[in-house]
Amino acid sequence: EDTPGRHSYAKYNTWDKIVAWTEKMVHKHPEMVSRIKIGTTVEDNPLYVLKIGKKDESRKAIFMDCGIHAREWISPAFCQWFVYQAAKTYGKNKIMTKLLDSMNFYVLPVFNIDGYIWSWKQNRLWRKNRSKNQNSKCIGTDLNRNFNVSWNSSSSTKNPCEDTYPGPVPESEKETRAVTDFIQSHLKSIKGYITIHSYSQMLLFPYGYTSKLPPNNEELSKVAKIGTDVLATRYETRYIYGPIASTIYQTPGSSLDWAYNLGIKHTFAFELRDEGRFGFLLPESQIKSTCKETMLAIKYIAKYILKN
Ligand code: ING
Ligand code: ZN
Repeated sequence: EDTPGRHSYAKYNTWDKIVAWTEKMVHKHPEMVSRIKIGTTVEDNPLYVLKIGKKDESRKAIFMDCGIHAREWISPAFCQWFVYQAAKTYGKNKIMTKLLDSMNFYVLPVFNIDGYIWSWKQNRLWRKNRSKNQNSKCIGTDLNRNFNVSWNSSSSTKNPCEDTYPGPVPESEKETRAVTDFIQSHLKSIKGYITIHSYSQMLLFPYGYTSKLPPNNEELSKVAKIGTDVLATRYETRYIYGPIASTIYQTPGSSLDWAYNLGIKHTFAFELRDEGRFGFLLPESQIKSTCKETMLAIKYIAKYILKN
């Protein structure tokens, strides 16, 4: 069934390999990593969150998701790298030790599992999930338009055949509800929300649904500036940063704005490499370097959240 070869951080891994990898992480680091099933997808695949950190549930936490869009394969690759590096360097790397001594990370390595599997087997450039739509032959909802924030705005398409179809109603999708339920039930501890996309090399923050600026725009902008500077120190990869609406385009219904409006004041979206040469088809030869530079920015943001 599965493609040959072992799981590798320098390769894109199938969903089957990622599931086996989650088990391995828990097995290797039982005191540091645990696996929580937060729901199932339309096609009944298990939505796993890996919790990294000590048992204490009351500590500050950051929720990070990867792979909300199926074709952005570098994104799940980064979440795998993050978990691996966090568990491996605890007790060795000063910053990581300090972070994990004081806070927890909840990492959802693949948000849109059904779409990810489809992108491996049938259509490499698939974006949406795989739910059926009434009165249409077209499949799928864009999970990053399905959140309950400015959902009914005119800028969203009502055509299920489009790549950014937001679904029939907000939170119509099982994947969306699993994530919103989990975040809401851990809201006391979750102080940061990070969502990983590709491509464009951008570090983005709210809002997407309006060109108004968020109350702590200056703070978010400062953290994003330093974050992109830190990222560039490794390979000189240049990122731009700014609010979604003015930096890319206006987007209702995104997870980022939803998390922000829920009260999580530090929310960021990454658009990883590249700038368009390979786009979604980023070669495997760039996985490790992309992960290493991104890790620097994430650690900086986490450190900031811990202090503030
Ligand atoms: N870009 C994102 C999209 O959903 C985004 C940009 C991120 C918008 C976060 C809103 C919030 O359109 C890609 N490449 O998916
Ligand atoms: Zn995306």
